[in-house]
Amino acid sequence: MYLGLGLYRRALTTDNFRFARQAGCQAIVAHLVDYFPEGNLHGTDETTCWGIAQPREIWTEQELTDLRRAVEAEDLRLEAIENIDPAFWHDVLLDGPKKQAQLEQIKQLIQNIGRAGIPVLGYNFSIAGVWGHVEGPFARGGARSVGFLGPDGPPETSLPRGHVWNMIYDPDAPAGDLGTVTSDKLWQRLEDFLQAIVPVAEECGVRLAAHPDDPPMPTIRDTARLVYQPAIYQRLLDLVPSPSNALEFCLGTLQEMTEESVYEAIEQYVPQDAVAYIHFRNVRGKVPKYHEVFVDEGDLDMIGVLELLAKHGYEGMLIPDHTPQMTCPAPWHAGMAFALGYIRAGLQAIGR
Ligand SMILES: [Mn+2]
Repeated sequence: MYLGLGLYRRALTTDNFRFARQAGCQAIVAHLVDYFPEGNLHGTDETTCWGIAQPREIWTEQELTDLRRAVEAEDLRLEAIENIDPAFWHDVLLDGPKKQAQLEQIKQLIQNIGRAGIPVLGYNFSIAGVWGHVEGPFARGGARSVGFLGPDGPPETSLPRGHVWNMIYDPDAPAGDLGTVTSDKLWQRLEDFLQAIVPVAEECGVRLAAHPDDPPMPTIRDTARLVYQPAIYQRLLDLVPSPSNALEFCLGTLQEMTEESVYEAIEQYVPQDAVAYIHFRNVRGKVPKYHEVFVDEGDLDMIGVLELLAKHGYEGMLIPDHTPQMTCPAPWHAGMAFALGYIRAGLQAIGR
């Protein structure tokens, strides 16, 4: 097992690559969608989202290669691109008129990623996205983080037209709401996506890695969610079995779920070699009410998780996910350094 660091688009700098290397990372996960200009996951409600997905061309082989080289110049590997820009695939998620054209675009994107020498594309097949978090001093010492409060959180208004996955892909969309998206419809869309894309990913040596639904509620804003219990990941894998149909295994989100434990999920999915990489974060509580906390103060025994991963032969990457903001001049960096140091110590303690 080895450490990586996820960096948002505007944080993909030489200084941050060095920061990662200094903290013991061997790899970088790059977010190329331009959200969080202020640097961190934040709350979302009926009026606040992650911003506008500007119409643009898919990421080119050249820009992806340039990024890989910049990462490698700091003695790191570029292990994954995380998340697909809603501008590229909103009608794949929504079953809209541009769906076929956008599926072709995504095939091209996978080819670009493969040719650029990047082995993984993480994605989140979700209509409402990571929605309904509130911000507050929820972690130790009043460190600011996010939580989900269910009925005590923001009112679950319907999704306006022109919005998907917490971003606005069409600021000029006609007024009105998207309406209900049923589970059957959503699974059919996922199946269409996987059947079109997985064979291309296989050819290009790229693994698609699915993030579970965060918050893992059965529906959010009247739209169904795919993976809101650990066992449902199996349904996703079984749709199109392939080494390229894999998981972005988010421990925090899995811990927020109400049925099987994270430990059972590790025992189920790691031996299938279905885990492309791991989001290593902790949480207190489960849906419909939970708070994100420091890696060492949540409900999940993170050292036990490392031991179980080792027992089942997991050799892949661990990255901190969102972390609470520490009170200092560099709140994000301090939070990440704390999480990375913790994981590094955990790995050393279990002899990895
Ligand atoms: Mn995650």
